[in-house]
Order: sequence, then structure tokens, then C-alpha cells
Amino acid sequence: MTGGKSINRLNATQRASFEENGFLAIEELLDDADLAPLQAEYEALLGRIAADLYAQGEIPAVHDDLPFGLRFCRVLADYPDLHRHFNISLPLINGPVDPQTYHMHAGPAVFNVLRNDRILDLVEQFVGPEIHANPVQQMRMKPPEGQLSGSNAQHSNVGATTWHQDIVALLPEADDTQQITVWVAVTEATVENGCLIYVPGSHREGPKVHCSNLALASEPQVPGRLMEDREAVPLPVKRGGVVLFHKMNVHRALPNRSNDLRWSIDLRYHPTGQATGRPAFPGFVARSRAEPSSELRDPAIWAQRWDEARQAIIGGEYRGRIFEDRRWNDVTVC
Ligand SMILES: O=C(O)CCC(=O)C(=O)O
Repeated sequence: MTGGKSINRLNATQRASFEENGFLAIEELLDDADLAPLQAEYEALLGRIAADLYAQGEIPAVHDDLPFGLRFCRVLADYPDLHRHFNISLPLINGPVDPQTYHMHAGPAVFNVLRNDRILDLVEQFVGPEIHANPVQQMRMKPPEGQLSGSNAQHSNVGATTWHQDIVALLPEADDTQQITVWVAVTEATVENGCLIYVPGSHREGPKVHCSNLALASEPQVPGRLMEDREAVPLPVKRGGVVLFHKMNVHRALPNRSNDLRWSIDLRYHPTGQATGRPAFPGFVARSRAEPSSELRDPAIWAQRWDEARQAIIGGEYRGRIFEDRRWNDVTVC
């Protein structure tokens, strides 16, 4: 966490812009002190996983001569399931899962980003002083698009993110939840390397048709042809910059046409007490002005809750759906 409990106030123009457009980019928010621990944690994680994969004969080399971004891209090319170890959510699969590929990362540096005071100060201005960290959260580490193979090209953690509204990821229980997304640029996000692009005002248009993705159920999408004649605005931000957006806004990411890794983290928050829309996964109280002792401050407990969720899914004790992939499908359009 950074800073005290004072609020970094948005000005009236920024507020009005969010209401009007459904999105707001803040070019600079987090600094090196916020992001360096996350990067150090991920460097250590990559070192450990590369060593394990090498020992198991899964990759031909650990590539420790490369800087982090290029090393990640290289190991991913050798071992396409690598990204599952780096994401901050369990994979989105309804039904039986394979424990061998059912991984995530819930490290303390990630938890500290989720609880970062500068982020929560912004969020508080949209959802109020009782803030729940929604468990719908993703780490997106995207190599240059030409380096992706097989289904990874369509997988939005490492490849293309197609047009969608964030509501599509939630179960109907969260239709009325006031969720806000906070998208954080861990590396600078540019038009070239795949920043977000959004359709201004689309958050006022209601749910769109999202066609189910038969190859990758976790990636339903608004068909590109329906968006062709819409104005779309790119949102480049510096490293540490954030984009805030409404759960009904239509957006996607541009492809990574650079030569390096494009890295972001997307988090979601809502008022405590409202449904998360993903009951299989654990959220937590990130800030409470009324009852500070209800805040979760221990990263080990957070990690343990994710582990319990993982075990419940692997063991079949969790029987509900994890996410919704067919709700907004319309066969007459798709
Ligand atoms: O970073 C990306 O590729 C997509 C992020 C996104 O669509 C989201 O956070 O909802």
C-alpha cells in the first residue's frame, strides 16, 4: 500500500467525462515503489517455473540470459500453458478441470496492488467508502502477436482481447452490482503494443449480443462487424497509469505489434455487500471506513482462500457455474 488515507480527488471534468463516456484514463497513478515489488515477485516466479519446467524436460532452456519481458515471451513460446501460472485468477472453466493446468498466482505483491491506497482512493469516489475487491481479476502478459501459437492467439491473457462488456463475465446475480474496473498498465500501454480501445457512451446502450466462443468458452465477444462503424478511442497510458471503466462499456485491446511484452493487470471493485458475480472465487473487503477491522490485510489469508477455492473446484465440491458464456449469445446474430 502507499500513502495515507487521504483521497486523491478526481476533478469535475474527470467525473463528467466518466459519466459521459463510461471510461476515464489517468495517465499516471502508481509509481515505481508501487510496481517494483510486483515486478520482482514475477521475476522470481518466472525463475522458479522455468527451472521446474526445464527439470521436467518441458522446455529446452531456462533463458535466464534474457531480460524479464523477452524471457517470459520465450518460455511461453516453448510452453504455451505458462501463462496459467502467472494469472491472478483461476482459469475460467465450467465443469471438470485438470489439476495439472489449473493454476494461478496469489502472491503478496499482487495483494498489495489490490489494496493500493491510490487505487482505492479512486474507487471510493465511484462505489463509496465500503469497498469489496471483486475476484474477477486478470494479469495480462502479452507477447508480440506474431509469437503466439495455437489457442493462445485468442486467449485474452496473452493474445487478442475482442469487443466485450465486462458484465459478460458475471453471473446474473451481479446484474445490479455497481462494479468498476481498474485497468493498470504495468508496462507503458501504447497504440503499438496494445492499449485499450473503447466506444464512448456505449455503457448507456444496455447489454450487447456476445457470441459464445466455441474454441475458448471464456472469451465471448461482441462480433467485430457490429462495431465497425462505431467511433473507438484508444487509451494509451504510461507505466503506472490506469483506466477506469463501467461494466457496461464496450471495449477491447489493440494487438501487440511491438517487439516486447505488454503487461497489464485488471481489477474490479464494488460496494461491500453486493453480489460479486463469481461466487466460486474469493473477494475480500479492501477498505472499510465504517469497520476498518473487517479489511483483509494479510496476503497469506488471501492466498489461502484462493487455494481453498481451487481445491473445492478440483475436488468437485463446488458445483455451480463459474462464469457465464452463453447468456448474451443470439443465434440470429452469431
Ligand atoms: O488488457 C486487455 O487486454 C483487456 C482488458 C479488459 O478487457 C478488461 O479489463 O475488461
